[in-house]
Amino acid sequence: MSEYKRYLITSALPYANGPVHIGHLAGVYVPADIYVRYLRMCGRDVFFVGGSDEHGVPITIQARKQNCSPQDIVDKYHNIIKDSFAEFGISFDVYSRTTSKIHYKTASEFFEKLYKEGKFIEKESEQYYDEEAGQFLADRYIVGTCPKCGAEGAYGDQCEKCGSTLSPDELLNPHSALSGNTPIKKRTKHWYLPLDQYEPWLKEWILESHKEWKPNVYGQCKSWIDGGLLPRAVSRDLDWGVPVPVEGSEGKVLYVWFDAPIGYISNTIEARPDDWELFWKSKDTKMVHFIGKDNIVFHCIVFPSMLKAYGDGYILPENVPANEFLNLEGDKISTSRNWAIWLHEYLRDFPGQQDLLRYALCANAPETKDNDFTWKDFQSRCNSELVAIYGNFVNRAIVLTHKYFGGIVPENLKPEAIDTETLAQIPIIKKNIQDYLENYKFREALKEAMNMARLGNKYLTDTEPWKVAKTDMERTASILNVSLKICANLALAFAPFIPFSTEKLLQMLSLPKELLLWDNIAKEDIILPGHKLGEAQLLFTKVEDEVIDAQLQRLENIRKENAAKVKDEEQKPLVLPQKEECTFDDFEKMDIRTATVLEAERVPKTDKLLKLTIDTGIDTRVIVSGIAEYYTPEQMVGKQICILANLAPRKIRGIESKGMILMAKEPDGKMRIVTPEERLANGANVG
Ligand code: B3M
Ligand code: ZN
Repeated sequence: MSEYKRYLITSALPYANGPVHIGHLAGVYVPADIYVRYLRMCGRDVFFVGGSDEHGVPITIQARKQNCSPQDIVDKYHNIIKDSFAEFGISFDVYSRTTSKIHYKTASEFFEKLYKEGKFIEKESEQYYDEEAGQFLADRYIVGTCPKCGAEGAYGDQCEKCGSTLSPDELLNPHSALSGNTPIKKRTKHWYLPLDQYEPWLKEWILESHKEWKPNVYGQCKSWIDGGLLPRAVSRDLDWGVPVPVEGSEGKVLYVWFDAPIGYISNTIEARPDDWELFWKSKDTKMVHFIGKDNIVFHCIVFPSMLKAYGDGYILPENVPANEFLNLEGDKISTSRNWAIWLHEYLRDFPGQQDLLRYALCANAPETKDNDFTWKDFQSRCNSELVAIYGNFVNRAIVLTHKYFGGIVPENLKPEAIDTETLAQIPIIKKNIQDYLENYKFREALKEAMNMARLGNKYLTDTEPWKVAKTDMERTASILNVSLKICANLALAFAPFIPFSTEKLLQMLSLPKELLLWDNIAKEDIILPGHKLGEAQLLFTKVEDEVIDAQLQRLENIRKENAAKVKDEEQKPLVLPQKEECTFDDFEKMDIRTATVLEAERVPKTDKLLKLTIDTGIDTRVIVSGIAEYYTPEQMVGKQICILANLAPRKIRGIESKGMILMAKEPDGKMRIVTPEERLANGANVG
């Protein structure tokens, strides 16, 4: 790793359409933060970029739902997300937003340069359009059946059920998310990045030169590239986003996946206006993108192709350690079903307990496959690992030092072999942690740190200073000297993972923050005899059953609410979407009037047809109607009905039918005649 002078670490910009949940944290922000904290401890020059993704259909749809403007939505969630990240200790060097001025400028200029250099294809095509809403239906504005897995409600850009990336044309039975209408096709012009032209280069760059990428990442890239890349539209017909900076492109904005990754650049410029290029354009900078698996194609194929097209010295990611998904209590996390543990709510319910969640999420991170978060697992990780191993060891060492030596680190007066053997493990564990971290294996790295605490616990159990103290104070001094060394090393080894506890432990040990350097782990003089410790406190407190039960109860309530909602949906009769607009004149053309059925009989050899003889007020005529499934001839005789009188006559089964009876029909088929509330004269005009 040392060939790099600098590190540019990005973490996916969360959509500001809702708060952040544990899935985001475990997949992206906790690992990114651990990596960054580790690099900083190694004395590296690191810049850690975060920010909110404030464009795209997820935002405008949320605004519609909440009946406010997209700006209101992003303002609200940007602040919630930003504050909760800060409180959780995600140590961004910048956390900005893609609605910032500097981002509009950066993204427009990026597009403009590629446009002027002819790097895009300009193409007109037919796209889905909702006539009622007067809007093109890109991305999530169009929903339908997934062609890959058959799930209903797949979006125009992605099926959430099976994770496939889709285009609107692939959806079966497409309809508008705005009105429910079946859309029409309408011509529109867009700009496309011809990914097919980058295919040979991508093959070489990823498939040949980055075989070390995680199998899930490499595999996805390979299947995309092998499947053949197509030009990808980088603009959309929407009114929320960065306007396309080309004359005559009113009503068009940059596609959110074009502007969002440029947000990494804009945010760097915002924070480091003078030397941002050092991070983005030097060969000795290592760029790493932390993302979730649904973002792989954009970060490994699209954004690198954009940077390649732009040229001008932009570097490419050295690695993209994408994670899989985290489920919650056996079910997929879902914002719309409120099936999540929201970070801001966790912080409210567990004040000052950031590290418990940081630990549990890292220990259970979905690094190689989807994983499940359960509150019971959270509790047992906290109680039987953090409290029982790490906390217990530290507590015993510090309390005993206060008890026997007045809180002063004792001299190593009577060393024994077990001391050196134990301390010899520390550099080995240190090396393991760093090897794992440098290979993005955060779970394994954390396990190693916990092994250091296990080592301490075992050492105390084996040496039993509380017994030795009865007879041999010199040996007791040595044991506690060694134990406190392990404590100080633990504070450093755990620092990237659970920084709040490290801070607390340093306080108990009365050691300065400046000690927090990776190099100091396993150093002989990490804590010296004669040093006065601070007060002993519990490093972690036990998570009680009641606390877990309350969280489980909350989820249970949500499960019930969701089940009730599904039931409601099922019971609600389907309603057809509104028809195309008609004019008053169209309506006026129709002669609708009251009439009375004089005679009724079945049309022979049919199940559905009745032949009705009716008095229309102007004449007596015959209408053949398909209502035999709902009414018997006897039921119809004498009924007053409404008819469309001036419908062109048609022959049905050899009988001339002059007009049509007005019926109300539910989509599942149930029909009833429409009848005036009170009997009127025949021929009364309806309108
Ligand atoms: N906002 C997608 C997501 O949250 C997206 C990431 C952008 S990173 C440039 O899944
Ligand atoms: Zn699907």
